[in-house]
Amino acid sequence: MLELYHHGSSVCAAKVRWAMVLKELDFETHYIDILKGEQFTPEYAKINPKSVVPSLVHDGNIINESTVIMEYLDLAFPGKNLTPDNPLEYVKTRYWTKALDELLHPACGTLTFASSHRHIVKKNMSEEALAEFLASTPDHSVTVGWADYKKQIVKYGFEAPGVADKVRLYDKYLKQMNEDLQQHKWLAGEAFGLADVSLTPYVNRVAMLGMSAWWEDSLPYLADWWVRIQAEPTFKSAILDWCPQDLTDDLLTFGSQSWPEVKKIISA
Ligand SMILES: N[C@@H](CCC(=O)N[C@@H](CS)C(=O)NCC(=O)O)C(=O)O
Repeated sequence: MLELYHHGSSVCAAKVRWAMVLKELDFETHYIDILKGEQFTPEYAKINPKSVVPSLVHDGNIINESTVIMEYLDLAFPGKNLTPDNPLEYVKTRYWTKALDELLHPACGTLTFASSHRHIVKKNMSEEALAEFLASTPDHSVTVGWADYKKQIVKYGFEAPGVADKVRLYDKYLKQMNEDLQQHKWLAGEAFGLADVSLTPYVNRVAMLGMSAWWEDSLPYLADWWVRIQAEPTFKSAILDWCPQDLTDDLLTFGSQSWPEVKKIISA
């Protein structure tokens, strides 16, 4: 039996969910609302010591870390193979998933909290509940030092130290995607695969924040890839439909209000 612990606005969970759907796997879901602090319960910490989603449980075996989970799924289950057989395409896939784990994902957490989630948690929580939510974050969570950094972003938004650098890093990777997609149809070569599945939620995040202008006129190969990704038959059901409507609305409202700030940073 396969069980996935996940959340509607989690990029890491979205890529795993899409991989599971593409591989036509049956799985049970456990929805952990990370904007309400449900990731911090002692029960969930036994499954995921960093108190983050996603976690996969396969016949009682716990598998954590979204990139590792996707590699596991491809090894453990037949069906559509997402990992390229060609060694050079495999290497390109690994470059992308490594960059994502090490750099793009922390940049995404920062962009998301600075533009949208800080407003959502302030809107939905009392001051005491917000203080408890922030105090519950383990130090090694989304990144090392995330507990303190999250506090700073919630307090100061784009003015928090290092936020502008993370936005510029996001910009760098969107441009890198555009360059790679100029060379071949999909991110690691001519076939759709793990690199495309992995990067999709990070482009979708920007779109859901109402910031698609980031690439619309300036990154044509990325724009074309994004149109093709959205046309994939399972994209909507695996990714968009899991985000509750109120959260989708909040991401768009707060994200759109933050776009001028982001634009100023990436245009400087
Ligand atoms: N390295 C982890 C990172 C997981 C992660 O950062 N998850 C985020 C959502 S995308 C989370 O659960 N955040 C909870 C929080 O900020 O407290 C993975 O790839 O699975």
